[in-house]
Amino acid sequence: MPAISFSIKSFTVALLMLGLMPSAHSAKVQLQVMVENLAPQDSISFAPLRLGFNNGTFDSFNIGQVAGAPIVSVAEGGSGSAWFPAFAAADATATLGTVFSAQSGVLQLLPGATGTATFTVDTAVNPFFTFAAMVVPSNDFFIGNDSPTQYRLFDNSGNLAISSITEHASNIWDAGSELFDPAAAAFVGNNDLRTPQNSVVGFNFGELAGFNGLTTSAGYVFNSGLAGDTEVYRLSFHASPVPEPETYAMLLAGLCLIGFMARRRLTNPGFAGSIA
Ligand SMILES: [Ca+2]
Ligand SMILES: [Ca+2]
Repeated sequence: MPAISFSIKSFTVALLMLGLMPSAHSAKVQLQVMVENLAPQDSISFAPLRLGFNNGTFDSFNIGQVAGAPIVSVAEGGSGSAWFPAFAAADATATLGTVFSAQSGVLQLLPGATGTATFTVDTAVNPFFTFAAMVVPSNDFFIGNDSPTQYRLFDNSGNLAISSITEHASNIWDAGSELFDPAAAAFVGNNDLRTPQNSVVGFNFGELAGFNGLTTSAGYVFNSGLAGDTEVYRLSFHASPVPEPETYAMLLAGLCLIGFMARRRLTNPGFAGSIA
């Protein structure tokens, strides 16, 4: 009975297609975020990337204004311990997370290194993307977006609207919270020490050359090598659909049917319902 054979194959193909196609009802996607340190060899590294998929209401910092404690914790220590709670307080439904370097045992994203993490994002509730990561060596330098609505990752149909974000050296911020001092800088000095700067957030990458010749805790001798247009960091996004529960149920039903037909074939050699 070749007709039965054909219909089972068709059913399997249909189920696979259902599993691979985005549902019209779901606004959720699996979003893979990849980070890359594009800086020259022996130049800057980055602390783990702190991020949030959000509704556009959490404003991390403002150029020309005093940095708040949440962004200072990122800029001076690379930590999300104050930034994440502030984010959640401003936007309770945001999806927050961290992207670490793929190099095991290495906290910093070293020049040439990458890291990836995957998040489930509701594109209707959280179409915007905000990020922050400390630049090392530094006392209080970081990358991140000033405007909370600068990066609208998803359009109204839930489609990915931005495939990558590339940061140049000219995009690096000085939080204005800690004075330049190699002896008190993360990655080359004692990060627990600090002298208040009492200034405001502004662009600054030139000061990084002040660390040239110092040995980092990763073992390389630092050499900034940066010009304003040097690419230093890239975030790349790849979205894939999240199958809905009813799709899983149909897939399971299909697998059970295939298993049943296979058993019928084994116990009854005359039965023609083969899937081969
Ligand atoms: Ca702002
Ligand atoms: Ca500073």
